[in-house]
Amino acid sequence: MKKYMLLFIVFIALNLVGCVKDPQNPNIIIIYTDDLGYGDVSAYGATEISTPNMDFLANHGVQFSQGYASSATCTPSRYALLTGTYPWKEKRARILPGTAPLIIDTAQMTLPKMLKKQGYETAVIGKWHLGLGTGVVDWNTQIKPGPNEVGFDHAYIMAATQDRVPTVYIENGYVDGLDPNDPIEINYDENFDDQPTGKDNPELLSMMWHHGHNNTIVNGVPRIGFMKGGESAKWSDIDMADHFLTKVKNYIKTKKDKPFFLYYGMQQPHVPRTPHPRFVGATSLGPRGDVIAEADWCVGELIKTLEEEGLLENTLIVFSSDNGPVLNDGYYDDAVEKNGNHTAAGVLRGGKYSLYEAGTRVPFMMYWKGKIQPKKSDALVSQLDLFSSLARLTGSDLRADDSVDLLDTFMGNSDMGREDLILEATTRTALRSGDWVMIPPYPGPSVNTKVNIELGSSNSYQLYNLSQDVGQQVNLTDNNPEKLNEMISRFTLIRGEDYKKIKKLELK
Ligand code: NG6
Ligand code: CA
Repeated sequence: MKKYMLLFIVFIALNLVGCVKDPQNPNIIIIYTDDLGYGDVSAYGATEISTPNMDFLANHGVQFSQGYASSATCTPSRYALLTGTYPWKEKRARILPGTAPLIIDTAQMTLPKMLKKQGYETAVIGKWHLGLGTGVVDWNTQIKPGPNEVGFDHAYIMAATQDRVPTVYIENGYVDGLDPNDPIEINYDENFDDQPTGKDNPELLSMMWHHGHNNTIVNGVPRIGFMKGGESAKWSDIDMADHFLTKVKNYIKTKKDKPFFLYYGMQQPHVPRTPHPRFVGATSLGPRGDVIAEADWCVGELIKTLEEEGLLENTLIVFSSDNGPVLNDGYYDDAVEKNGNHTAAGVLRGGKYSLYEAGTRVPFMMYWKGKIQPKKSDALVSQLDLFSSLARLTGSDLRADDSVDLLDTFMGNSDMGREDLILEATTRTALRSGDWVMIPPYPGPSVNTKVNIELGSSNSYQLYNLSQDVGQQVNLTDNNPEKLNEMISRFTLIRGEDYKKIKKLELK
């Protein structure tokens, strides 16, 4: 009897420290916003804008103050999210044109593939931006490989970004609504004969370009890249949020027999910011604020749908952003003029494209009704860690090399975070270790004057202690040479020497 008692006590104890857990198979939804900053959410301190639905997730789930995207731009962060692999290990993981080939190897393990093995149905709805096809894409036949070949049973996507052609939706490899008599042609180098462009035809524009973004005009908005044909398939920018949300709702409503994994890639608040008319003026910040309000409403609709379907208790929701904020990212849209006292980066330095904190430290929360207790966590976590953590949750033995199993932390049962994290911004990398950040010297300008963001590049090393200086104002290299050397050694050990090879910055 005593023996059984002892076994029972050991079992309970192991359970308490989180070592023994029955695998669980809740539905999993990752809501991934595009360019939403650390300070853009009211739960993270925004006062000039209100995000009640994002706040609901933050206040009723685990809200991370030190949650990181893997890069300060979109493609590398998405690559890392779906593979659990650092983006600097894949040279192609940088901002892609709309014609780029798929950068995830179809033989590679991915988050959706891992979850499929655990019995999940998987879907991506929204922004993709990880490339499609293997070379030259013919947009008029089946486009593959793409999301379906890297683990998604269902895919309803925009290929790249809202500011890049092709400006059409693609469903499981086929352009939605394409008229075969009006085929699509895409070229990122040359215009098609006689087509108006943002550069030559400003009179046709409803939104003026500031830098880049002056090629083919769609819906009065000049884009990156040239596109011809596909008239009936072109998206309506102001309806994009509703369009993706409808797809999301329909997907949730029809998936009942198996658990599902849904990767919901919202387009907001990336440029061009095109709020639906019912959100115009929703904030005092102009279109950038208004599309954040629109995105927040979409989050609310998603929660409501889960509730109506009786799925909320059985769905884990992860909310985050692919990189930090930018105000002027290439269009005149009043983002700067109407910003007022809003600080999209919150207390952090830098923004999108930056190696400083605001480039990669983003809103990050996990919500699971009844299973996760409300908590504010200061643990250092990365989106990279979702792969291994969700693997353990669902009973998979698979782990990804760069992905730390932080399930207990994500569930709010532990305060333990990562020890180290390599930060990335436009191919430059830096080290976060404990509370310290070390940025090696990089050539090139310290500020991108077009977007007006400090990039973190400097001729000399930078060392910051975030526990005392979250805004990275005081460079401690001279005061603390031992720490600097320790950080350089650690960085070189994880990262290797090839970070030095970066000659030309990607400052597009
Ligand atoms: C840049 C674009 C920027 C944005 C970014 C990608 C120019 C001048 N700038 O090259 O507007 O599209 O790429 O953003 O073209 S991301 O969030 O998808 O990484
Ligand atoms: Ca982005």
